[in-house]
Amino acid sequence: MSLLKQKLGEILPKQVEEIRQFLNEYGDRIVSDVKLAQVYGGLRGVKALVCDTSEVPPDKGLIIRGIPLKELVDKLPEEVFWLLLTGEMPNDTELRDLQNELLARQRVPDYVWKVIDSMPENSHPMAMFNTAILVMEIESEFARRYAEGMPKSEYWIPTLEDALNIIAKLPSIAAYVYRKRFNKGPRIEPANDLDWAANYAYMLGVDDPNGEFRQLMRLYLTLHCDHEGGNVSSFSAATINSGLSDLYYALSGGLNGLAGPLHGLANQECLAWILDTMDKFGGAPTEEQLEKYAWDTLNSGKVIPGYGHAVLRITDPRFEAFLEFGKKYMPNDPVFKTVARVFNVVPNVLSQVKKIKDPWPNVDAGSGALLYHYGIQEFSYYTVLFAVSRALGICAQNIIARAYGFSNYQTQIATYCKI
Ligand code: HAX
Repeated sequence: MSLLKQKLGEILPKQVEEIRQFLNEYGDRIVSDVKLAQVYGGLRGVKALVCDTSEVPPDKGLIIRGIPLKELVDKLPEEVFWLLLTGEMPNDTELRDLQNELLARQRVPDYVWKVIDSMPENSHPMAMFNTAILVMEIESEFARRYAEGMPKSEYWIPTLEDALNIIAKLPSIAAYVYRKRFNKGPRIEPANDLDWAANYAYMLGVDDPNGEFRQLMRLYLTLHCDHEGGNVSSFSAATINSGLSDLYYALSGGLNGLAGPLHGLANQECLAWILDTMDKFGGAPTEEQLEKYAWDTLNSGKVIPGYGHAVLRITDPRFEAFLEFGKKYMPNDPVFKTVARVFNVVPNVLSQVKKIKDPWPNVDAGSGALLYHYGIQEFSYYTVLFAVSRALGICAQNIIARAYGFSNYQTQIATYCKI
């Protein structure tokens, strides 16, 4: 039995009992008043969901199981996956055990390659990636055990199995989508001695003589892993999961939500905006030029991608972590310099637009420039990288939801009808 399964077997039943007692005692407490504007405004600010893996206070940014993100930037994504699920960092033995579990499960069924190969060659990489996850649904342990009639108390166990099976395969699938979609040559088989993110970097086939790109991938896959439960991708996945659809359905569905330009696709739009400014001004623009370009964008009715957030009211700590990486490894790269300069200019511009509540950069404002520097220059691929990482949080949230018995409850949100 994997150490992760053993650990969860110890802690989840206790948590379920605690919740039962908590609800017995406080179940009648009011947690949120809802205004009509919130009903029409995407339920912004309405407390109506439980998420124990992470929280996003507007004035602090992402906190994973009580640990602020900036204290986690040196951790491996698989360590953070353990943290998301258990609330503790793994020790060395536990980490190695989890890594071995992932290596043992990384072989992708051959039919997945055939499905990807048969899609139109100009398909969006996110459509290819999400289709590959969905097509593996036939492998679901949860679906198999459910059909056999397993008791509810065990639902989380095959969901954990599904999660480990999926997470193990995502780097291979995502790397193949990149190589196939952008004619980068044949598929690269996974290595058996690399950590999860380094293996992904290796299979992308990026030239990485100093190991810097691997380092970026570890950071990238840690920073995007979770952002509480109310964002489009996590909430969509939770809703699908709550109908007892298995994790292949839930994750693929959630990641379809990530593919929207106001969510994960913003990273592709953001770099395009940066490169447009450089095209227009023949190199890294000055702050004055950037200010004018920002106003032109707003006046033409478009958003400035990478800026603003539905919850945050500060510079996103994930953006800060990317900025630090860029300052360390590529301070003179013209694209990175432009990103840093935009950060000096755009918050001031957006602050002058009354309706905009958050003028600060979000996670998507800087990540593309770093990828671009190492040769991943096909922007439409960027959301796939985000998706590989976000799968960790979505899987963790849905395993916990199974244990807590959240089944069906999200499908019963009351609706308001004006007529
Ligand atoms: N540029 C221009 N206008 C902006 C803006 C920006 N960067 N950010 C907000 N606004 C506008 C909104 O479009 C909205 O205008 P309308 O009332 O005319 O519709 C108004 O300001 C109020 O918006 P808000 O309340 O401040 O923000 P929302 O919660 O409505 O939206 C968004 C949050 C992230 C969608 C928004 O800030 C935006 O569109 N930003 C640019 C796209 C982006 O970077 N998305 C990625 C977000 C992070 C993420 O989820 N990544 O996956």
